[in-house]
This record gives sequence, C-alpha cells and structure tokens, in this order.
Amino acid sequence: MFRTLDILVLLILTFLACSNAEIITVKVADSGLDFNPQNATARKDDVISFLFVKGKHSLVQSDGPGVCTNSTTLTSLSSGIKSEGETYNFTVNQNNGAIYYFCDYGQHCLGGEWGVINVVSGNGGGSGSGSNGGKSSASVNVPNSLNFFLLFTITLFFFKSMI
Ligand SMILES: [Cu+2]
Repeated sequence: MFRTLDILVLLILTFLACSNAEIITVKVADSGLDFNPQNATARKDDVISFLFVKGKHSLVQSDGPGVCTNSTTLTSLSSGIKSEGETYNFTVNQNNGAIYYFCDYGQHCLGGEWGVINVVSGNGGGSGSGSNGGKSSASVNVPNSLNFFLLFTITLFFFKSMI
C-alpha cells in the first residue's frame, strides 16, 4: 500500500529530477570593480545569483560587452542599488544569445565592472566559466550525478511501496 508520505516524497523527488535549472553564482566586486566570473554560461530557467561582496553596486542590462548605458530593448535585469552581503537573483528567460550587464553605480562600469551571461540551449546545467574564460567541465557533470541520485531514490521508493 502507498502511504501518503511516500507519495509526497515521490512527487517532490520526481519534480527535482525533472528540473534541470541551476543556480549560478556570480560575485560582484570580488576583487576590485569586477564580476567573477565575468563570462558565465547558463541555460533558460537557470538562476544567476549575484552576490554583492563589497561596497555598493547596481546591475543593469546593456546592449553589448563593455557598454555602460542601459539596454534599449530588454530591461529585465535590473538590481537597484545593493550593498555588501546582499544578493540579486536573475532568472534567464531566453533560449540563446548573450545577456550583457554592467554596474550603474558611480563610474564603476568605466572601471571595468561589466559582465556577460552566455545563454546556450540544450539539457543539463550551465556553469560559470571563470574569469579567464575557460570552461569548467567539473561543474557541468554535477547536475547529471544529482539527477541519477534522485532517480535512484525514486526507484527505491517505488519498489519499497510494492512490497
Ligand atoms: Cu559597481
């Protein structure tokens, strides 16, 4: 017999296993006026979690790399002024292309504080690529392992319920 709790756990695990969305952390002012990583790779529905490390900053979307003026088309990425220790979460809502952004606070952008989110299509999680632009293969494999673990747990629950 299925118990209510078993069914509930099964539903939650199934939901988690089906969701490939990832949380990608980008540090703001991690080392001076910068974003770390400056180039991040993400997929639709991934959440870019901007962590404000030091000072005050304000993230706004722009129309190109190193451009220090607001985007004329998309305005979904806009954090407002944030202080040390705060976070701003931005959910990627496009299937491909690049999302450019910069810090609108003071003259920070002219000091080099801008970044790019490269949106790629396909399944699996995205990854931060590091400030050198290199791709981290290790973090790409993490979601697959997690999904395997979740599916394994679901299978266990299924068989347990049949006994
Ligand atoms: Cu700034």
